[in-house]
Amino acid sequence: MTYSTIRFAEDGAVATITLNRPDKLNSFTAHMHEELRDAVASVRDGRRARCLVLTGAGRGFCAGQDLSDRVMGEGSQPIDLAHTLSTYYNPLVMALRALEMPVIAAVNGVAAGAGANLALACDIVVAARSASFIQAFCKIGLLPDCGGTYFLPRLVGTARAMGLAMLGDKLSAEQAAEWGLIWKAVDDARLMDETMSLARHFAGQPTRGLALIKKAIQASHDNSLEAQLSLEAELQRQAGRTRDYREGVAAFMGKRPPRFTGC
Ligand code: LHQ
Repeated sequence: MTYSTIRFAEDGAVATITLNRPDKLNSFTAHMHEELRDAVASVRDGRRARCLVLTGAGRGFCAGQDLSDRVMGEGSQPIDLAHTLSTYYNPLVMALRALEMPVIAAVNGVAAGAGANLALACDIVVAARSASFIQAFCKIGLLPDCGGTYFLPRLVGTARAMGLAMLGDKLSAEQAAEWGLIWKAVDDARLMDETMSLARHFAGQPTRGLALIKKAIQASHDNSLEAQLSLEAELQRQAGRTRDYREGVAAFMGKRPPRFTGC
């Protein structure tokens, strides 16, 4: 598939998707969703990638839904937003969460509305110091979607989640890092270097093990301690059967660096 609203690149075992509608701060259109779906599926189904990076072209990361196709005339039928969410946004969030490798959001600029929550759906968020996060939904009469009401209270607690969602204020990358909303804020000029060095690190690690970490941490929010202990045991059984576990132990015992293959 040739893409016009995103760019897709693979460098070794690192895949990068760049949202690419910079004039509109990379806001989502149906077409962009279709291209993203295709690119994420090719990362999932291909055999090469062991880490995915998601970023934005130009000065923004993503300004959420493109509102220009949401303008309703007086007396016109409202668009069914649940349909938009269940067709496009929800499958995207689920696909990123289920991807069996680390997904890094490199937030290069403003991340607003569904754009902010797309970043929060990723496993690790690195943001440029000048970037910001805005739960813009309340300003147009909506509630946070794209997982916002799930991720926000889990990441920063109810009080901050409520404030962010109800006020729609701009949260700086540094404040977001201090609050634990994201992994870290870095100097603007260092964003892609730091992100790519992290991505290359992940791509050389035991990918199956990282995917199982992701699965366990995601499940922990909804599990009792007992259920989580059982899940850890089951996932550890799977991890213990990987070649990378065998290699990790052998390398440690042999006092040499490990050579992980992701299997
Ligand atoms: C945009 C947008 C945009 C179109 C900037 N659309 N053009 C899901 C399901 C279904 C429906 C509804 O929604 C959802 C989820 C959502 O995401 S709802 C929330 C949608 N997003 C927003 O409400 C954010 C709207 N954008 C803004 O508030 C500002 O643009 C921010 C604060 C992000 C950035 O402000 P500035 O840095 O001052 O940039 P700007 O406003 O001048 O934007 C630059 C250009 O991008 C401008 O176009 P123009 O042709 O005038 O240069 C904007 O119109 C365009 N743009 N966001 N969402």
